[in-house]
Amino acid sequence: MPLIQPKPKGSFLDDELKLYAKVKDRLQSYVKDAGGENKIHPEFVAATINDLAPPDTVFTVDTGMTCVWAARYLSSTGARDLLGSFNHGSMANALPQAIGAALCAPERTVVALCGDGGLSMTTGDLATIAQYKLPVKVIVFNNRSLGMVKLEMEVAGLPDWQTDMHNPDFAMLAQAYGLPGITISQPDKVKESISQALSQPGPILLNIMTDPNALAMPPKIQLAQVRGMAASMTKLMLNGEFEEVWETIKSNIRHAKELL
Ligand SMILES: Cc1ncc(C[n+]2csc(CCOP(=O)(O)OP(=O)(O)O)c2C)c(N)n1
Ligand SMILES: [Mg+2]
Repeated sequence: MPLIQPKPKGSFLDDELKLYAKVKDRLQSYVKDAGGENKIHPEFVAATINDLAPPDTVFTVDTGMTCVWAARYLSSTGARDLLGSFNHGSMANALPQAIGAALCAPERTVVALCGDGGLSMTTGDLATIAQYKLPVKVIVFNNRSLGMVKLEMEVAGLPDWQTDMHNPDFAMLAQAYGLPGITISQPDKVKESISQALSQPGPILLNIMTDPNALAMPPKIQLAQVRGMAASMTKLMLNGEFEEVWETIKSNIRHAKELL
């Protein structure tokens, strides 16, 4: 530090702050559209959790799209913590990390943001949560798919392959393990359910039915990614999968302004 010369000019910082304000503003436009039945927009869910969770919440995020939604919509307060498998990128980390966090910090709210793929790999941990009465709030972004891998295939120009998930009813599964479990299919129930889950003591699982075709726009869109997506959709159409292509277009038309 003593070797660093102070730089009084703030132009670089000012430019970056202006850019960040623009990015934040653009991200908010995805929150306003909450989605539809069984196609709840994940951005809206993450932003709602951010608004309602206490300022010292410990969040854990699964590897997959929940990691993206957390990065974009959870604000840091200085007193919150965010745990993920960021360097390793191994799936199914959110639930075990939440168990650890709940044991280490029993006075803090612990919210696990799980993917349906991630949760499927660690359902046994629900028994641990029930057995030790850990007040973990488990939020499942249930898009019925391995969403991040599906997206990676699409931008690489491949029709998505073997990424659909045939899930059990996670709310009933939680109940079978002895935790309250609720399925949320309608966007207008999201706020109320998250608020109740956070205010009641003890663990709970919210199975939120999110949009399987939600894409995440990268901060800088490369032409190769756009070409890849077009190739993927064309291949799907040649395979007769018109409905999937149409659903993808309908779900993502809101991103169009970023391409123009
Ligand atoms: C153990 C392991 N297997 C596979 C992968 C590759 N992978 C990364 S994200 C992902 C999909 C995650 O699906 P889900 O938990 O449902 O989250 P989503 O992306 O749909 O939100 C997969 C298969 C990985 N990172 N780790
Ligand atoms: Mg998923």
